[in-house]
This record gives sequence, structure tokens and C-alpha cells, in this order.
Amino acid sequence: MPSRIGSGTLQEICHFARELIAGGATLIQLREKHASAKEILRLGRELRRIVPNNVSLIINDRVDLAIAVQADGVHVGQDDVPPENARRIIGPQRTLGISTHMPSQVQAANQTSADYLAIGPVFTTTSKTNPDPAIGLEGIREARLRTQKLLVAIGGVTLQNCRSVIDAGADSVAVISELLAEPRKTTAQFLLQLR
Ligand code: TZP
Ligand code: MG
Repeated sequence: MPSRIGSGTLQEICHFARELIAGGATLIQLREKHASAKEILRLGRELRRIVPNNVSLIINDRVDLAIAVQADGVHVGQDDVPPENARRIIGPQRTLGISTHMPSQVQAANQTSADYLAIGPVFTTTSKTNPDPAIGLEGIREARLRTQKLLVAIGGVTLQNCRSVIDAGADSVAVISELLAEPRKTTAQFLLQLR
């Protein structure tokens, strides 16, 4: 039987990624909080093989693994490698994303070479352990005032509320749970809502 890597087997995770891509996803982030470096490397390399050039493959947390996988970029949180160190390692071409959870973090991240800032959780989320407090739509408006970088709203984003998130000033959304049941169909529905 194929062994699990965090959220599923390699085959299941790759199938999920293919479904997201078929639905029109433009960026896929590999975020496995309970997998070893070796497992993330294996999975990341397989994703690198199947993710087409017009879709960005981003590795969460680990700059070293992003390079090893030849990913398109890395996403760092407040407790990961600081953005400027990450930038030095990944070089000018790869994408650098930073997680922010409050206005002061948005302001600081805005001064870095990050290509995009994630802001959230916007709404209640069950996909993250110990999430920061939900910032609501007002939190997005405040973030928008502090940066002109690409702003990606995350946390509890659904088909129902995604339009309001964009209207509050986000440029795009990042989604986990709402996509789990029917990734292809739901990704396509998000894109319809947001065009
Ligand atoms: N960072 C802030 S909220 C979150 C992360 C990684 C989880 C988002 O998942 P969901 O299921 O879309 O709320
Ligand atoms: Mg992180």
C-alpha cells in the first residue's frame, strides 16, 4: 500500500493538484506541516514534474526545499527564514511570499522584496493550528492601505464570501478547505466569481 505523506499518499496529492490545475488554479502551494524534509522533497519533485509552466509551484516554509525542488518560489511565515535571507537564497527571479496577520506585519513586509503578501486569517479557519485572530474584511481594508504589493486573502475563504474579500481590497484568494471535496469544479467556480 502506498505510504502517506502528511495529508495523503503521493498519488492522492498529485491527483488533487492535477484537479486544481484542470479547474484553472494559477498557483499551487505545497504546505505539508506534518511531513519530513525527505517526504516534502519527494512530493515537491513529483509536483514539479506535473505542474505546467503557466502555474506557479510554491513551497511553504522551507527555502532549502524550494531550491531543491526547483520550485517557482517559497512562502515564508513570521517565524520562518526572514524575507531578505530567503530572497538572497532564491535569487531575484523566484517568487517570494510572506504571511502577515496584522497591520504592523503588513507594514514591515511591505518594506521587503516580497512579491506578494498573504493576509489572514480573514475568517475562522480549521486548517491551521493556533491561528492568529480573524481580521475580517476590515483587516483586508487596513492591509490594503499599507501596501501596493499583491495582497492574497487567506483563511475561511469560500465561494460565498470570496467576492467580498476582493471588494475589500485583496488581489486574490488562497483556499484550502473549500477546495477539498471537489477541487476541479470549485476552483472553476472561484474563478467565475472573481473575474
Ligand atoms: N494561514 C492563515 S489561515 C490559513 C493559513 C495557512 C489556512 C487557510 O485554510 P482554509 O481552509 O481555506 O481556511
Ligand atoms: Mg511558515
